[in-house]
Amino acid sequence: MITRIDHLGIAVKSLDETVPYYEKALGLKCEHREEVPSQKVRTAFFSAGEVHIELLEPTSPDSAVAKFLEKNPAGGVHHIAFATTDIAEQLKQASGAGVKLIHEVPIEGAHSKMVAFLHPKSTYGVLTELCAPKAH
Ligand code: CMX
Repeated sequence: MITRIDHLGIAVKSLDETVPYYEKALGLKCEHREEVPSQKVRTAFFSAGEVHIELLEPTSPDSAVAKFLEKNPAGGVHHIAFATTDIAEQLKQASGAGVKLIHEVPIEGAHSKMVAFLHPKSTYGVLTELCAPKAH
């Protein structure tokens, strides 16, 4: 079951350039920075109430975020992430509804979470992430 919007992923060319905008112009606090090698990104997280903002800077030209920036040089909203109580069940539901899965099984994402993405071509243009805390 989807419980809330966990975060919005925003593609940026440079964290160092963009973080000050969120801090100084919006007054948000950068709470966490992390490199996610599997996704070839460096991330910076902010809280806006219950929802987080995840800035994504590519670490390689073949990263998904680098490709997005090639098409959208100014950057912008890259994905929306929903928190779910059960990713596997959520993937089954989406797949059953005809959605193309990018990940058939969850992978490890930032912030000690398990994540899986749905393809934007079958979600009306919105790259959609499902996420849940890693089971310990
Ligand atoms: N939102 C909406 N549409 C998108 C998109 C996005 N973020 N990224 C690509 N697309 C669109 C493209 O514009 C393209 O549309 P057209 O065919 O109309 O031009 C289509 O999807 C296919 O794009 P593509 O360039 O052929 O494919 P890519 O190689 O860029 O791959 C995608 C696209 C979604 C499969 C890939 O980005 C992916 O696997 N994403 C999931 C993983 C990810 O995004 N990781 C980074 C974040 C990690 C994190 O949060 O930690």
